[in-house]
Amino acid sequence: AQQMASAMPYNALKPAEHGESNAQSTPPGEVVSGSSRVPLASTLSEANESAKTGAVAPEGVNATISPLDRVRVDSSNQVLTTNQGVPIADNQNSLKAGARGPVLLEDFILREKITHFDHERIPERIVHARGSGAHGFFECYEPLTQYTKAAPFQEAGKITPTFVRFSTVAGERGSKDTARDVRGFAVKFYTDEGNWDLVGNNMPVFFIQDAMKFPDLVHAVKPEPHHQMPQAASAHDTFWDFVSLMPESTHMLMWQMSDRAIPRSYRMMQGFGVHTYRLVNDAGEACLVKFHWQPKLGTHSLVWEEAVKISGADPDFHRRDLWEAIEAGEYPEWELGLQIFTEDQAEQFSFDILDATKIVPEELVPIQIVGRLVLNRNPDNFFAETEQVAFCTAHVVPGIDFTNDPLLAGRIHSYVDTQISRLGGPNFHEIPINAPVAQVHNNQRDGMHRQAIHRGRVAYEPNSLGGGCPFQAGAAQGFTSVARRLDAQQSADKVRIKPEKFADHYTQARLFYESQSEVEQAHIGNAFRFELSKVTVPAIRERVVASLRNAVPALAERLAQDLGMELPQALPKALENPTPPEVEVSPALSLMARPGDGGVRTRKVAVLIGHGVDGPSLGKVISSLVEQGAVPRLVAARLGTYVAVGGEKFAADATMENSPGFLFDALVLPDGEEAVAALAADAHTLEFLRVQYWHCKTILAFGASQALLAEAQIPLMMADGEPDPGLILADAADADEAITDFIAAMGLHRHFGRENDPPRSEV
Ligand code: HDE
Repeated sequence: AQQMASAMPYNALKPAEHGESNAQSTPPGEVVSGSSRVPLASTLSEANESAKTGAVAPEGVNATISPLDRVRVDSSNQVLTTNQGVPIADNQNSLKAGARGPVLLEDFILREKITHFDHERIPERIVHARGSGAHGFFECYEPLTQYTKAAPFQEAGKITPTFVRFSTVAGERGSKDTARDVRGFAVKFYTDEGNWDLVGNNMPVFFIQDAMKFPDLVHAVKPEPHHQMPQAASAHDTFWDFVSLMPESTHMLMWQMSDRAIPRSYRMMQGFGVHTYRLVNDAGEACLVKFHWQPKLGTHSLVWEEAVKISGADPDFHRRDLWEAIEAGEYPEWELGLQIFTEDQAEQFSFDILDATKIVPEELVPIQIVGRLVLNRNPDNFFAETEQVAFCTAHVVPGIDFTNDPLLAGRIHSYVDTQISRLGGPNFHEIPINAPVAQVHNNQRDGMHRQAIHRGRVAYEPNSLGGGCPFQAGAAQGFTSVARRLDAQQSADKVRIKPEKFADHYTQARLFYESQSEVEQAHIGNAFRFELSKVTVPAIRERVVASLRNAVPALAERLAQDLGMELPQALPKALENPTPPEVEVSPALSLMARPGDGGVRTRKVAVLIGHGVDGPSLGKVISSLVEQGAVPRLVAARLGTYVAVGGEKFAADATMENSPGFLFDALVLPDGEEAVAALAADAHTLEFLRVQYWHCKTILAFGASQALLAEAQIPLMMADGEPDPGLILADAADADEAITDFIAAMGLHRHFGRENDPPRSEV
């Protein structure tokens, strides 16, 4: 039936609306991003076969696609109509009584058009309003039947279609992508047994332990209510006031002040389920689980001042990056890792696994890789798909279950509830992007915007008139909750209290900080300094530093000094003697622990050009970068074609004005006296070069262009007198070796050895 649905128009009477051309949207891989890109071959949807399991994905990318075809609209070769399908003769002029007379109320065409327009907006998400989504699939590597009966994990090579939405938290729908913030990582699995939403973040812990505090947290971080400032930023009084009075937030603050809060790309960040969930197998046996998404490209971040500049030049930086990668066939990919453990193990831990401010260190429970997520198709329409998608933690399937995490409990309620006002009623599950691939049968009826046309007179159960249908699936097939005795140590009385270990607010904050590289620790300190320097009430700053003394005394001391204050007394702790932790350091918590494969795929490289460049060396650089999957962009003072010394022609893709240096991952400066002289005369060039250097990116300078380094006051040596590994100076004549070095240095992503606090201004 599904095949029929995709082969035939949804409504045979409306072939034009749901017609054939809908199916012929551009296959991924054929659209070229940037003038110098070549699309890739080997991906599951094109080769239709996975290298790992040999799984074959359904034609047309994935199984959500054909059901969505029935609602795709293609207007090519069609006349303009009203919403009732009436052809419109004139779409320019309203109906008037005479050429200069009044517009008539009778003009139903005008009124329909304006009325619809008046209602085009829906409320944005109260949090995570700004986001970007994509279609893809999950591939299971090995059957996990031992642990779970959840449909996506039943066989090696099983393909489950998915839709994923990434987001920032605090900013409004039109805010910038590169704010310092947590990123949402929400995955909808359209499984054979209904939809499962794994609604996670790019950090494995959260600010608070109990849903009761969520509205307070959100009110504190959102723009302040009297003047609606600042937009998409936590650097203001109300946020720090709240968290300084909530020491349970300390661990999350460490993550939020780390470079994880300013990812280079959605494609280069981890994802986490945050809460402890349960997996349940066929026999009804349950184990505990933490979900991890590991990006294939490794974990990489921006640096703060770069993020600030990007937010001005390209507020859509992450949205564009995701879109372009998918259009170019560079499908973003993550592996799913599980930490599986038992209740008995959990009881031995020094922390409580129901506490969302705690991680389970990998040293205690290693991560087991079980499959991969590939995003291989951009949405056709942002509103219909990315805006209307409704993720709900309550959407679980047989084989997945909750724990008693009190934060999770609130979420199970909140997500369904919020959609009712955001999407305008209880039938949001019928919106195409939200509709499960599995069939839906129940006796729920009516409500705003009902799409389904239920047949027959039976809408109740039990019934005999409908043959007892739809009937209860029973425990073998249907969703059952794991039977768990209530905590034996606690009374089952109704109480508003927390378990004891929740009161340890500092041990894992210290674990995180101590597990970071020196550079990351410095960045965390800088971020606290920046944010607290924006706080106007000194007592709030002092309280934050007083609290940090309990986590990392050295950090507190540094901040007191940087903020020009006396070191305050440590804040009294809720728990004086917490259980000693199992590990003091967990190297996996550093971003540097997952550098990726050292490759440069999808990295954007600016190649500056002008009239009179050296053609052969530039040609070699461009083709070598393309060969390695990087994205060279030819940047000049103005658009147009530039002629090299030898007559070769280079067309500019971008200008220094529309694409400033901080938007690129690396920079190539050309040889050629005439070109270099023209570039040197334009202050944009020096600015371009300085930001590349300052933000620790790789620079390749051929021949004459090395003079630009001196003009931009770029130090050739590091502060310690060693040569700078990210600065490659070469003669155009021996370009080959230099290009190899350049690509290797780019694979390191950043050269943090250049950093100094404050930044060095001159040699
Ligand atoms: Fe959310 N959260 N949240 N959250 N959350 C929403 O749901 C909420 C929490 C997360 O791309 C809302 O549809 C409560 C933790 C993501 O559409 C809302 C609590 C984590 C997204 C809501 C939390 C998240 C949301 C707003 C504490 C990481 C975006 C609109 C009890 C595990 C999903 C909506 C998307 C969105 C409530 C805490 C992740 C209001 C009450 C912890 C990724 O329902």
